[in-house]
Amino acid sequence: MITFLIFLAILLAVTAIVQMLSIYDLTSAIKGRKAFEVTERENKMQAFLWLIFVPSYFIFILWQYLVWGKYMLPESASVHGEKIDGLFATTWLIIIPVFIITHSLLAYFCFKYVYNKDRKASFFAHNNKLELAWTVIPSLTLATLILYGLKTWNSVMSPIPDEADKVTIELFARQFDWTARYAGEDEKLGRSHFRLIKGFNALGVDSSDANAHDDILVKGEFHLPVNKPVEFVFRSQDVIHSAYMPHFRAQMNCVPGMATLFNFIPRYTTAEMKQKTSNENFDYILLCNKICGAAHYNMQMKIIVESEEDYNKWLSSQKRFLASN
Ligand SMILES: [Cu+2]
Repeated sequence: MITFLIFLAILLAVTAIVQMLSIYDLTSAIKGRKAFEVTERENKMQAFLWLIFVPSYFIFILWQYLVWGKYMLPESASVHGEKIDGLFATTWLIIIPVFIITHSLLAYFCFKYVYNKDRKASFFAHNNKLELAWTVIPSLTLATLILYGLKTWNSVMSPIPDEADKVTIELFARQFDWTARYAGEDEKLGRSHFRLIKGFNALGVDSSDANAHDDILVKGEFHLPVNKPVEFVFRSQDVIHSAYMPHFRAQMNCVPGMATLFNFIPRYTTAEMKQKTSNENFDYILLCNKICGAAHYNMQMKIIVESEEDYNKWLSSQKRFLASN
């Protein structure tokens, strides 16, 4: 019923607008003026407004940046993040000047070439030089950016060799929390299967697999050693979630039924980052970056980066998987 009433209200509003426009037509006819005929004065006014609108738009963008800029991410806390930031900076460096130049020209031409009945536009059907310029320049720019992006992607996504000294952590997502599973001393995560997910075994870890015995499950917050490669394995129990660690410039989907990977090297401890950002309350964070349900906003976990010594101390104080059963 409500939908019908809303539909009726919209229909009436549209009818009212159409009727009002026909009144405008009638009054124009009475005044001896064609409806929708644009006067010279109106034209000049529009041309002048371009000169006001475009600079105001630029000032608005600048103001937005000055007001909200403080919420931008601080310097990347991971080694590969430098490359991602470089890619972003290069893209902005091209986009911003092009945006300012094209929009300034748009306003200027609208103003300068406002309709004038005594002036005739010059007409040419074809110009090879112009066509070549506006095809080749954007193609070269885009090709360069895409190649640069692919090169960055490949360098970021290259896996850590098995024999390397690394930490392996599984991040398990479900509506609406995270669990981190550390591989333990053997540096191998125990097998897991969704059929084993029940009650105490929320991650479906296979206890018959010897690699699982020393696995460590943590909730609430997880720790990382500084300057050491960390290999992340992502899984999800229910829907697609997205593990987002903004300060490390890392994001990866967590897809039910499969494992996804990402790795990075943290380069600043939490304490160092507190100093860098001059913010005593600074903390690294893992967020879900896919709208995955009603309590999605609450799906987060604190990350603590510390010296390897402190990290080992913390890890040894955590319960082993078998002990927690
Ligand atoms: Cu989620």
